[in-house]
Amino acid sequence: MKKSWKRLLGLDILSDKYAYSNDAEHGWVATEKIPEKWVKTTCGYCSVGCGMKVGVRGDRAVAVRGDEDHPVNRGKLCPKGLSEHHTLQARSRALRPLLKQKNEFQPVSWDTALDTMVEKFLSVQAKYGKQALGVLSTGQLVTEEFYALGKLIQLGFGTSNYDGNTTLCMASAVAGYKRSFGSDGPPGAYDDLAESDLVILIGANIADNHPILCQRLAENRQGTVVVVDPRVTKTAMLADLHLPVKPRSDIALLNGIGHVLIAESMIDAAYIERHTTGFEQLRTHLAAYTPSHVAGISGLTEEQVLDIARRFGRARAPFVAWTMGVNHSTQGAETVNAICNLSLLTGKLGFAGAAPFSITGQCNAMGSREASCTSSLPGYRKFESAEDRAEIAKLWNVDPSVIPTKRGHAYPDLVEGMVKKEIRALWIIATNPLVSFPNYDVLTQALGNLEFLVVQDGFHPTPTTLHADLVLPAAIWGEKEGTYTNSERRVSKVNAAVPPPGEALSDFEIFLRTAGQLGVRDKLFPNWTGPRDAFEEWRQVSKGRLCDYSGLSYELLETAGPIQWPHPQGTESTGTRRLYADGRFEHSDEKAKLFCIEWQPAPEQPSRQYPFVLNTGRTVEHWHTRTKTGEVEMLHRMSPRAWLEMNPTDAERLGLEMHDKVTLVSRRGQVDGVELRVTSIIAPGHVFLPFHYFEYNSNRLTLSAYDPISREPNYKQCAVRVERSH
Ligand SMILES: Nc1nc2c(c(=O)[nH]1)N[C@H]1C(S)=C(S)[C@@H](COP(=O)(O)OP(=O)(O)OC[C@H]3O[C@@H](n4cnc5c(=O)[nH]c(N)nc54)[C@H](O)[C@@H]3O)O[C@H]1N2
Ligand SMILES: Nc1nc2c(c(=O)[nH]1)N[C@H]1C(S)=C(S)[C@@H](COP(=O)(O)OP(=O)(O)OC[C@H]3O[C@@H](n4cnc5c(=O)[nH]c(N)nc54)[C@H](O)[C@@H]3O)O[C@H]1N2
Ligand code: SF4
Ligand SMILES: [Mo]
Repeated sequence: MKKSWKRLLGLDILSDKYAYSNDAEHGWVATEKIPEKWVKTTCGYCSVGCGMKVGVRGDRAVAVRGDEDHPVNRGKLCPKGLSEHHTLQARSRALRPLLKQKNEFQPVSWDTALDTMVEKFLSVQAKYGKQALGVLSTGQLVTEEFYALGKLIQLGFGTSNYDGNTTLCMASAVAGYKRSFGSDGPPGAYDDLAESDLVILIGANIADNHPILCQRLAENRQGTVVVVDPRVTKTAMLADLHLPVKPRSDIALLNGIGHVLIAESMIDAAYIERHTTGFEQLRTHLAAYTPSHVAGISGLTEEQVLDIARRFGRARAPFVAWTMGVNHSTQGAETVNAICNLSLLTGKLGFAGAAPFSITGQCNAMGSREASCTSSLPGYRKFESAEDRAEIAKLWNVDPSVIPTKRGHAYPDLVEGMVKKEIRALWIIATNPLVSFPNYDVLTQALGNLEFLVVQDGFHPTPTTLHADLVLPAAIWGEKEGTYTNSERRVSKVNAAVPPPGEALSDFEIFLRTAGQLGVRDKLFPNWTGPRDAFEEWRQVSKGRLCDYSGLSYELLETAGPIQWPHPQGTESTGTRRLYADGRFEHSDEKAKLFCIEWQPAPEQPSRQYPFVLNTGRTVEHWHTRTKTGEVEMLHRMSPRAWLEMNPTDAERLGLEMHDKVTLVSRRGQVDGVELRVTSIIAPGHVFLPFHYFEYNSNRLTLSAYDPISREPNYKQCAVRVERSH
């Protein structure tokens, strides 16, 4: 049968590899695309954390499908997940270590590469002090790698100038949770999307960026969905109610809701008394945020402010979720506090449907928050706490004096440190700052000051690897083992489906070998051979902490499926769905804190010369800096280049039309030749540019303005002008 149709199409002369076959399971497909086995793993893009199976034939990944048994996605995947296997065979994978000599990259052995790296780092540290070495990592490694890297940096290299791209992303949520509740850790669960009777999404465009959460939201049959976003996103189009706030007016709106809740006695006095501090000050503070005052700031009507406040007050279980529209702000952490205030004033958190919930970004930003040594010590321990330092020192069998008493520089301060030549060598792991860091010119000046730059990436060339003195080729998703934690604290197993290409090594192996080169492998990683060893140690280190992994094991995760922490040893259950169910928080008095937050305007206002507010963000087809999705034909073709959204009234005034090429200019730089999209999904006076494209780099325009608390950049507003390109 197979032969006859092949002959019919003249395919019988082709080798078997290219022949088509009719396989009962797959239908008509190229033989080379029929998997011989399926390997279970977790998606390596976003923090939704979908379970998937990778189809493998020989040593190639040839297909991906959703894992029907996975509690998050139940068999479904978005377009990025479905095509993720194509990233493994991309032409631009980094294949061997490359050392720049006389401005040319030369291939070198791993021994030479790591020898050179350690030698350069140590000599910089000898000359300028230990802190002169900086490290920038990511939210895209496995937790085991974050844990190992933290030890290597803090104990091995002895520098605390270590941070990650998570500061460009989650830092405001982390800092906000720590201030309100005493610890990081999102309290809710995805089930809440279906169980809540009022879902409010603030600055979160889940239709593009967390598509499978839309599926979970679709299970909500009676609740109301409200989107708060200056732009009419796809998510706003799906919602029951869209509140098109003026940029950066969220705090005013949230305070206005608080004001009405108090004025109309829709608060829970008993909960406030038992479980919070700071109510009297907050009551006084919110008195000024009347609906009319808030309407003036937010651009909403008084009725809209009253309506959303009353909906919140009447809701049995309000679920307030947010992403970068909140975090990417000079008041990011404070906006998070203003959100938490509302849940606390009404006592509506810790039960089915009710939570203030930060939706994370990267596949394992949560793992980095839990286990690395960037903004906290592992297990959400605080650098500032002598007790926490003593505890981690004991677990690591080191003297407590070697544990720093405060965190090192956060990402923007590391860059500032390079500008000032305090940081002289940098190790970048799995992030691409030339595209993603704000104010490109400052960054390139900073990198230019370094004596040695190492970039460890799965791909080369990238805009960042091109700046490196040494490129270390890394294995990526699909080629390594470990665990990821998703936005709802669910720990999922990640497995290697295929070996890495060329000489690429897993980040884990690179860290172990570096420790070897540094002479600290036996001390830091005794008898470790693989990620399982790190996981076993991490279980002990997280024991008794909020993110308790002690009851988890690779075997349990493989057999029972992914599990939400905390999961202490001896637990029979399938994880903890919600935190703070008992109203006991992580501050020393076990109470949550209410914060008085004052609204402030965005750091850069439009002017005559720069009349537009530039908003930057994402689209469903692409992942960040496109090292991965730019290599997937299907995704690339759907969205091959950047575009600028502009309201029809503005376009008409400027004499511009759909598809015209325009130039954007800010006080920092300019971007040329962007295709104009004239559309009323964007308000007059605003423009929107996706940040994915280095060729049209939005971060040549954005500004160096950071949240003083979280250090997160204000990516979502800066002032620009738009003119026709010449
Ligand atoms: N397809 C895809 N998915 C992704 C990613 C990706 O690159 N591509 N990245 C992942 C990562 S790391 C992250 S962090 C998430 C990000 O996920 P999102 O936060 O959903 O993504 P963004 O597009 O950056 O911004 C969200 C929204 O904030 C709105 N916004 C801008 N200013 C304001 C404001 O002042 N107030 C309010 N309320 N809203 C405002 C924007 O209009 C935008 O719609 O996505 C994750 N998922
Ligand atoms: N203007 C503007 N700028 C923004 C944002 C915005 O909304 N607007 N969003 C910000 C946010 S929220 C984020 S999270 C950042 C993201 O910014 P980046 O972190 O710079 O973006 P990615 O493209 O995810 O970069 C990850 C890099 O790691 C590599 N990589 C992938 N997997 C692995 C691996 O397993 N090991 C190693 N060693 N390398 C690997 C990839 O090839 C890629 O080069 O961008 C920020 N920048
Ligand atoms: S929603 Fe996120 S985790 Fe799920 S398949 Fe898409 S990118 Fe992967
Ligand atoms: Mo992010």
